[in-house]
Amino acid sequence: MRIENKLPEDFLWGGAVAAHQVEGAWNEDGKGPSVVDVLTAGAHGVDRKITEEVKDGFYYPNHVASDFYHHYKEDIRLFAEMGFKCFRTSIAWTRIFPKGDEQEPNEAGLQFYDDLFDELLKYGIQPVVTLSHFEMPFYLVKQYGGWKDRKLVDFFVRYSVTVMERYKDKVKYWMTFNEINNQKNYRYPLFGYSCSGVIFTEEENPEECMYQVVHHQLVASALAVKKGHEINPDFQIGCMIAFVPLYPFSCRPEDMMYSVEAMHDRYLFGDVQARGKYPSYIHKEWERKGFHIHMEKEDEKILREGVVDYVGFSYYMTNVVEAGKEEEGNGLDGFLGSVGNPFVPKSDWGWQIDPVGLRYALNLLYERYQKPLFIVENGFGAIDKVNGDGTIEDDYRIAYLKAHVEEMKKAVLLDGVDLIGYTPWGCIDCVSFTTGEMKKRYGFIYVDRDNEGNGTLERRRKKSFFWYKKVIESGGEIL
Ligand code: P53
Repeated sequence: MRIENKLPEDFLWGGAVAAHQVEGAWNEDGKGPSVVDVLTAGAHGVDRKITEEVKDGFYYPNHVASDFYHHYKEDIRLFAEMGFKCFRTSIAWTRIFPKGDEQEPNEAGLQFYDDLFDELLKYGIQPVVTLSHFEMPFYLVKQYGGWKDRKLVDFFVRYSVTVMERYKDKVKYWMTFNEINNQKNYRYPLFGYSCSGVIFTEEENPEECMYQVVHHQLVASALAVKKGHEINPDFQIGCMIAFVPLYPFSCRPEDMMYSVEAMHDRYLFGDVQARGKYPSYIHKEWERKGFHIHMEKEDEKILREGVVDYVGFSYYMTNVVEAGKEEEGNGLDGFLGSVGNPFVPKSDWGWQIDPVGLRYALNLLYERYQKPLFIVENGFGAIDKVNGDGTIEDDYRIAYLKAHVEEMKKAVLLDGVDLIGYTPWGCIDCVSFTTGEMKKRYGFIYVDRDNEGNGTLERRRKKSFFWYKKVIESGGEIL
């Protein structure tokens, strides 16, 4: 018997970005400022600053980013050349509702995404759309305190319904909140700020506040799923979680048990979105800590009715936890409370490279949720060098992706995991989220722009571009 070595015909090979990390044009055609528009550039080990407004004397890398807003036709032509079946991006909420609380949307913003999706569909590329990818309106932070205010639920639902109605015949795959679980690490200001517009460390009880904020978001997510299905019953609407599996440091029973407890941090919000209710362990934790999360009477029903159709997740690395070392790690290179893994190498930014961990992740999530999965981010942030003849030989990136695709294939072909697709992160170079750098590149396509904003914005195919084209062409057989 021949053993199948290809992924199914309808497997969605593609690439992923987020509006704020590629588009630029931060204040064009009526767009309002988002939370990232007041984020400065940092570096590995240097935090991005959150300035109170757009101030003179600071450099804001997302204002221009890769200028996808003006280059999207050229970029989509390159995606089509690679054979993309899908392309994941987000809608910038602030192009549609510049302040966030308006009654009427901004037509110029809606038109931009109409044009973008039409351009994709022209080549048979399916748009996969995140509704909120770290780019909520800055006005909602100033005026309402971000997601602390339950009114944000209504604003988000109004925005979601507006775009789901508008694009109901163009977009089938949606996701609500990108990496909703990042903010579980309430100690690191960037996470709460980018997910919800709240800096938890400035709150009286940071952890309790985080749960309240996320509760509002979970209700909003469930309502968007429910209303989306009413708009078009064919919609597939997913959650999106940052999935960093935590291995026990040793086979010491205490390490094993601590890894199970620590994994709750990874699972919690996905559990609510995929199963429609809060899991048992969180009720016990709230009781122990004396937390009171305010919920409306109808919330239970909303969460139950707004269960997602699939589980989208990002996978970059695994981490290791050891009982008794709960305060190690910084939470940016991974989990707060994580120790190094002597068996795996690290990227220049300290992210541990572990392809086998992807097969492990796929098995964990499939066994837990029994829902289709979608790897909506994976990739290798690295510094690329342009040779004298203009070529870019990113063999390190090819090696990373090849090893991950191999493990992904095992999960599908050997373990029987139901996987919708694979969209490597930053398929065209973009601004790094955690550091704001341009030099932390992920793309198959190089963008001529540096950390200080110099460069022609010219696009170039890297060696990995030609590699990925073959992978797609062969259904993953040739790696
Ligand atoms: P950059 C942590 C762990 C895994 C994924 O990150 C993460 C994070 C940080 O939140 O974020 C995702 O650009 C995120 C993207 C981001 C990408 O990882 O810092 O969804 O917006 O660009 C890569 O290298």
